[in-house]
Amino acid sequence: MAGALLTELAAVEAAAPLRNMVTPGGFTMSVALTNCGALGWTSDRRGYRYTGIDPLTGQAWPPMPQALARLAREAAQAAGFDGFAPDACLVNHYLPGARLSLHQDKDERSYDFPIVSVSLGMSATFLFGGLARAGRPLRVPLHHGDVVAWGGVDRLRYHGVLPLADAPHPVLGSRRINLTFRRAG
Ligand code: MD3
Ligand code: FE
Repeated sequence: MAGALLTELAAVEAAAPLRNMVTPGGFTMSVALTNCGALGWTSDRRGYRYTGIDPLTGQAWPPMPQALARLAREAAQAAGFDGFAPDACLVNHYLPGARLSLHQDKDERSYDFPIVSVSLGMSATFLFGGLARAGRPLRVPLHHGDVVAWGGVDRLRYHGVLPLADAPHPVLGSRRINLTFRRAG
């Protein structure tokens, strides 16, 4: 399973290279990112947005492999979210020390669809907060192979990832890959 997924990802990353995006505030993200699907998430000094064209290559984002789209749809269905047809898949790459500070995912057109995440490689501590940034978030470990559908009343919760500890994974080594499937447009 993970083997086929990694082969598909290698093709995506060959067409749309991983890059460390700059936030509107001028910080370079420690997580390296690319996308597949009709839409891809990007950040620069002008803001966050979904685009059909990869600003790095000037080409459309590579298509979402069908097996990935199907995995996301079936995971959503199993969690009670029918009819999830993702048009964007963000690919996040974490090296030891990389982190994602608390944020909400609000750049999608509708919040009625869930976000499905797939974790690969090293384990991470996921932070699951409330609807406001304040308060102590719950810490949830995410391991290789974990597939989670986040939706409904939890869709706009603040969330993040603690700095990644270096505990090499037997197959992927010292990295973590997280895929998030979204309905962006
Ligand atoms: C809960 N990625 O790409 S995935 C992101 O592990 C992002 O790379 C994290 O947050 C990662 O935006 C977490 C799980 C996830 C994604 C979206 C959510 C959890 C969520 C939206 C609402 C609540
Ligand atoms: Fe997020």
